[in-house]
Amino acid sequence: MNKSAWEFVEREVEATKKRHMREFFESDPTRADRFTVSAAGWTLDYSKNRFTPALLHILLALAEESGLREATEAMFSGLPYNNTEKRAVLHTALRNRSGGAIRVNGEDVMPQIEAVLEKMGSFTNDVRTGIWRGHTGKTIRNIVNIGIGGSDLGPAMACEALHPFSKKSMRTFFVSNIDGTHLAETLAQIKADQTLFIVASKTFTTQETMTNANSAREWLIKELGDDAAVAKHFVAVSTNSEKVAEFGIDPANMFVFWDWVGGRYSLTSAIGLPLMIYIGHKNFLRMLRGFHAMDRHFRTAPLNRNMPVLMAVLGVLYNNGYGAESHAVLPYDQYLSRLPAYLQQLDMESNGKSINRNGERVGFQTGPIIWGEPGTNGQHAFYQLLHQGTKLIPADFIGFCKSQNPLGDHHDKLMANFFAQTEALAFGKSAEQCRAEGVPEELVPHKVFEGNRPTNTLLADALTPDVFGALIALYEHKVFTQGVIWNINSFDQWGVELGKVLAGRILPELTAAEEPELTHDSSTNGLIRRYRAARAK
Ligand code: G6Q
Repeated sequence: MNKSAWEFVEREVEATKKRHMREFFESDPTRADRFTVSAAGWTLDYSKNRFTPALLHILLALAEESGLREATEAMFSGLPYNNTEKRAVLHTALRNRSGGAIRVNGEDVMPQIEAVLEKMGSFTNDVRTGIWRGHTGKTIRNIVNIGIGGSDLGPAMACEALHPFSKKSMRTFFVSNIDGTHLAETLAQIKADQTLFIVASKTFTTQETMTNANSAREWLIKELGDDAAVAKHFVAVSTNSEKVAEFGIDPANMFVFWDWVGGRYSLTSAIGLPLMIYIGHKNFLRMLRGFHAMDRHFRTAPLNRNMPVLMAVLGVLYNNGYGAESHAVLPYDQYLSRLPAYLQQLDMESNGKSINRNGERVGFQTGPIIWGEPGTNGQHAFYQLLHQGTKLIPADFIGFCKSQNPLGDHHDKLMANFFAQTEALAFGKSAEQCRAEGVPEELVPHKVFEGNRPTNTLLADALTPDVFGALIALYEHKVFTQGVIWNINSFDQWGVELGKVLAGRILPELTAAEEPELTHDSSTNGLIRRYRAARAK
């Protein structure tokens, strides 16, 4: 983080800390108008945050001085921005609908991207219209995606979000956990002759995915009584054609992507295949257009009208200026119930780092803890802490003017709660108001809401594929901007490696017939012995 620019921010934060949002609104009747921006179908009202115009100005200068513009251009134009893995970071090319070339090492990647999209489109049409059939001639009704992390969370979240646009006779399932329960419970719900398995793995070596894929293949062969059935019931999405062929999937039924697509940024690559089959080619392209609209906005809008940048600098303000440890994402739409889990990976795997791009330890807080649940459910659970707890938790409220399921007055009630919560969090309720309402004196302290709790409100007309795409791109670029400000590489994930290596060492110790010589610490040794003893019974 640019030290001298941050010092300016800190000074201004100290002055702002003592002030209440009530004052900001009272002293400036135009505050909401001034601090609302629109882009790609979304409106962001960020006026209910703890900043003065001067503080915002300095925060944007911090973003500017961190080299955000240069970093953005480096990413969009295919330079090896992921410096620890020496790779380009080009998820924005996957949804580049501009018709322009994008080069990696001199080669235009757009023709390959278009070719894969076309192949996905024609496969999608074949499956949906019944041209592609199972081994016994039945049409495909169940799509089972086998993948984990970036090869699971995006399409799983998106299939739920865009369910109203899906083919009603089609069902999607997502198996990620190596816990056999996940696969077993899925297989119990489907018929093999109507099922297509999509094995989604960038590397095609991930333990969980390969274990699930092998067990699913065994099940299918057993159910259909023929090894040859695999050809009609398994396709792959990967960057590793050798491993795909080794598994027994015809490379003709493999959908490729490239090393410049990070796992958690891969929804718009072939990793989106289950989604495309579920919602259709056209709706998938609509979603890409939404992503692209937000990409363009992020790349070209001035910083003070730039939605991802504004959300990013406010996040930095709370994280580094106000000492907030977490950030809540609260979608008021049941279809977005998996969005917080998706954003958890996007944000925490990208910015949960303590070492900067130059290999030095950072001297400040980086990525926050992301969490959340759909409203209104959370209101009856954890919102108590948001309103009256001792912690400052900035929150994003995400809502829509129109419901996909207009049912009586449900939607107006939902949205009344949506608007009420940000109002209550910002303005609270004073002791005087409580007394005026006749609250007994001993209860007054309990009934006071201090307010001054920051929120962003994100509002769109309806949850359509394009609006959905723009929302995901918004968060991607918010995370990117914060990574640039903190000078960390948001595109590697070394922190997931150690556990994998240790699990590889422990597995044979759990299964060895002879008591193995254990050389871990006493805790790990003891736990392994306990497990072995119970397993043997
Ligand atoms: C995402 C991460 C990680 C990855 C999974 C699955 O950014 O890299 O979540 O997506 O580990 O990896 P494979 O796709 O290679 O199976």
